[in-house]
Amino acid sequence: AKMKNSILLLVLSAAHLYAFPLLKEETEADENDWQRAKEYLKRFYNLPRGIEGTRRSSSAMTEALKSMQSFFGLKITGHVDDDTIKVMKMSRCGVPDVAEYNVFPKNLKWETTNVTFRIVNYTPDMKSSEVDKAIHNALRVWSEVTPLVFKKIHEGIADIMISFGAKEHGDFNPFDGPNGLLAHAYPPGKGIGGDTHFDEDETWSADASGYNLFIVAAHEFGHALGMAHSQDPGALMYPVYSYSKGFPLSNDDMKGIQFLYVNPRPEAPDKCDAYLSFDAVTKLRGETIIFKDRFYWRLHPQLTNIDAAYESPEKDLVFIFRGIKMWAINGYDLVEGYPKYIHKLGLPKSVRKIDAAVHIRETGKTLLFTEEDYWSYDENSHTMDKDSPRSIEDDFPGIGEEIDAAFQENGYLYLYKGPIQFEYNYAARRVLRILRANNLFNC
Ligand SMILES: [Ca+2]
Ligand SMILES: [Ca+2]
Ligand SMILES: [Ca+2]
Ligand SMILES: [Zn+2]
Ligand SMILES: [Zn+2]
Repeated sequence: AKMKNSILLLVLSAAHLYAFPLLKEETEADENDWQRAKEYLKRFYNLPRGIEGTRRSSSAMTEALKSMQSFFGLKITGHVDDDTIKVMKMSRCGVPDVAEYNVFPKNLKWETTNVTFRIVNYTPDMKSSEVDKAIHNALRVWSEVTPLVFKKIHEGIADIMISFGAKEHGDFNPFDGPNGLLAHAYPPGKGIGGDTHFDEDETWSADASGYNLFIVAAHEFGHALGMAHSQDPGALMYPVYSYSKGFPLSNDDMKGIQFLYVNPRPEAPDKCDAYLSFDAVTKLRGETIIFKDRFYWRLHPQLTNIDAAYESPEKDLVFIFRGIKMWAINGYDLVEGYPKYIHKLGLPKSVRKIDAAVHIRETGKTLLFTEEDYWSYDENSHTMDKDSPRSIEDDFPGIGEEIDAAFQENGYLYLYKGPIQFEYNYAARRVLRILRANNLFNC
């Protein structure tokens, strides 16, 4: 019996030895997640600072968790679950997701269109010329779609003071070492208002090898202009960092910034309105013709509300599209035998409208844009190319999924989407410049 007892004892202590560390590890990981969640919610979701010590009992904590889960489209559990922790671990912007109403009133914006900026110091991670370029391009993202003009100054106090710093860097809003918080910016206003800080503990880059400075800066300047975070994962103002190429503004970003800086549009389009978008653009015997709603600049009076147009220089005709019909114009006269149905070109009956059309002189093809696709029509053989339709996004990287209007000049393609004009190198399939649509009018 004595021996039996000691064996039992041995087994017990072994069980104790093995079970204890396992259990301890589990509770510790849990506790870490809980602490992380608490800090995250304090920082980004206005969870009151006073929540300390006791776990899982606070209704303020549950409410803050729910609003965070709702913001990110997660399952609303009110618990610190795996999906929630996963999002909380992603690198992101340091600006809260819910507005700090007590600190900043709503809808802050710059009251002047001339805003100054100054790059106070540079990161050693990149060449200073690369930093200048990233900052310049990031500001241009916003100046292209607003009346704002950004002016660089080299000394003194600018509206937007741009700097790199680690940990506590002078505003009692410390960074956190590598990853986690990447940057933050203050909404428009005097003093620190508009100022934009980048965490120097990150590795910044001009490409995707580190955190891309252009992308983060463009996001932060959104805040510096008065934008809040967006719940749309495709928006530049989404709080979590992701790298992507092309023009960074989504419709959501555009709506936000134009709500702040763009006056309601007058009834008749003002051709020098910086937010003017076009329905169609074409050239006719060297003259540019632009269509917009009931209005057009230079065209036959019968043709209004058109969807798309292109010039065929070989035939000396302009083709105009409205709904499922097309017209041909010779000089200022309608060509007899028109309108015809667009399906005669080889488009399927499901296509009810053409968004944009452009004739490519070098290839003799006419590109017809319909929603997310485009079709290639051969003007010589009068047939639709066999591989049509193709995806706009795939073949024209950088311009998004759909366009309003297109035309070709001096070997460049000009593609219009909302108030934006993309100057496009068709051969290289690359966006060269992004301009305001009404640049055409030399406003
Ligand atoms: Ca400032
Ligand atoms: Ca950091
Ligand atoms: Ca660094
Ligand atoms: Zn942000
Ligand atoms: Zn700061």
